[in-house]
Amino acid sequence: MATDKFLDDVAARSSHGLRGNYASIAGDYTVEQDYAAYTPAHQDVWRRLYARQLDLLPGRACSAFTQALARLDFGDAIPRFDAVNRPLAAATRWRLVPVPGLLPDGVFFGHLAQRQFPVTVWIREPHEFDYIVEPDLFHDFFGHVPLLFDPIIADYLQAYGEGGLKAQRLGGLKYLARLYWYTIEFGLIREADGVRAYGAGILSSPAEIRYAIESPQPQRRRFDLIETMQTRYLIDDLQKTYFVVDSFEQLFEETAPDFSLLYRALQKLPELDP
Ligand code: HBI
Ligand code: FE
Repeated sequence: MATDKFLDDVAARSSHGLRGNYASIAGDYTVEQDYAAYTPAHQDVWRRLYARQLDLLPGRACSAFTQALARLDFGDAIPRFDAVNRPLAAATRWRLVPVPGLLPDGVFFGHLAQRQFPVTVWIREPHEFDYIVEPDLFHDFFGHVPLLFDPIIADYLQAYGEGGLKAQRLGGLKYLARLYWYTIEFGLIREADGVRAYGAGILSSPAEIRYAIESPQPQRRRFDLIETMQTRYLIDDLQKTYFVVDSFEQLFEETAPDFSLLYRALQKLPELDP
């Protein structure tokens, strides 16, 4: 989507839709993280969200996530992106960039392709404590940043960014967005002592992290690239289907081939209900 069109849409939806402040964005949609603008109430929301989610991780979050989060140790205050960028660059050469919220697809992919992860600067209000549709600072940071320290996920996300730019040209965006959804946002991984979450949408949600691991309701299917890309997803409810990988290596290898032919084949295959 062209920049102007995106900003028109933002303006049109601002009463109920995107609520970040897009007034002072740079050409790549980044902003400053104005740390002094966080109020004690914002800091309190962060601390409470972090503490609640931390309690839910044992037996549910994958080990790479738990280990990286412990090392980050940002439970006491909203993290300063600059402070995270030093250890992150050393670990995987990634960098966090502050953004006002959702970005046009092409801009988002462009950042990932350059190993820059866009993190929303604003945090939800107390009345939205339990659930928020639009990604905020807590989702973006708590859910996504720890696994940027994992070398394989780091490379997978960069490849995803590059693939996204290509998918836009090939008409494959719908399929690639589903892959992102069922892996980076809602992915499960099989570990020695059971199925664990690595998807940010699960890890940052108190309801979904219990449901995704413990509930008998959802399907937990073995990860299959084509099936993942055929399956529609729910943006405002708990997922009905999760895809489980055996390892991040498996995810990386199965998504490494060129998708151009795959997109053409997918156009002839049925879409699957979640
Ligand atoms: N922008 N900030 C932000 N975060 C996202 O996760 C995001 C985005 N723009 C587009 C997008 N995700 C998805 O539509 C793509 O993954 C397909
Ligand atoms: Fe996310």
